[in-house]
Amino acid sequence: MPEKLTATIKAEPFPFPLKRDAIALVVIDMQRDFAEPGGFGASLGNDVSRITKIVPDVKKLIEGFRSAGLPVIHTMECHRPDLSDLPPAKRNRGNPTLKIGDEGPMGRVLIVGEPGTAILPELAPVDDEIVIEKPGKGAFYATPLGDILKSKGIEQLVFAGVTTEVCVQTTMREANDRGYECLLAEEATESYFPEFKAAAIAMMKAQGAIVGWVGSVDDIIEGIE
Ligand code: TIU
Repeated sequence: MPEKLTATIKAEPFPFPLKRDAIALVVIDMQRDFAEPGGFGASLGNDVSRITKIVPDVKKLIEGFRSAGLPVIHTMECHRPDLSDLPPAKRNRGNPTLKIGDEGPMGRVLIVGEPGTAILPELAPVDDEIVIEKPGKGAFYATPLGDILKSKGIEQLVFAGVTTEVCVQTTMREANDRGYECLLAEEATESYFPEFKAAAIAMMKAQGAIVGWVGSVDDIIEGIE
């Protein structure tokens, strides 16, 4: 096995041991449905303006990976138009004014191909960047993500996106259990609830990075350059 350790990235709870040729960025669910009024996040009663505020930091991180020539993978929480991948337990959860699959101001909520399901235009995938359509909160469940990462020789993942304690944390835990070393970009993730973001970060990095590391966008970009 060639030695892949090339540098460390400043991170908590201790420096992240970068493998420069085996790292990818995963941007979770930066979709209009979570960030714009009239979408799914707003229908759950949330203040979506918190999400749009991180767009410049997510963009900076994506551009850092692009200019370093490293993979950028985007995910989208979405379902088939016939709802065959939407269990009633998910559709009926909570008390949203708009349920997944209902017709809303941005088309059918979280249905593939609808305007509201799209990734925010500022953060849209370019060229051949991979887009994972996921029916769950985690990006590994019922998707080809694991096989894609394996085929590319990826061993480490940097995470950005929303929401920190739901889809980001679920995916990071899935990745951690599959053997990936995970680093969360702190300013490039957000929750509708600031206390949940803080708690999610605290529990991820506790116990010697039991789920993963947490670092700043600038330190991560400096590390991969
Ligand atoms: N992407 C994601 O986190 N989906 C959610 O439903 N998050 C909430 O916080 N509701």
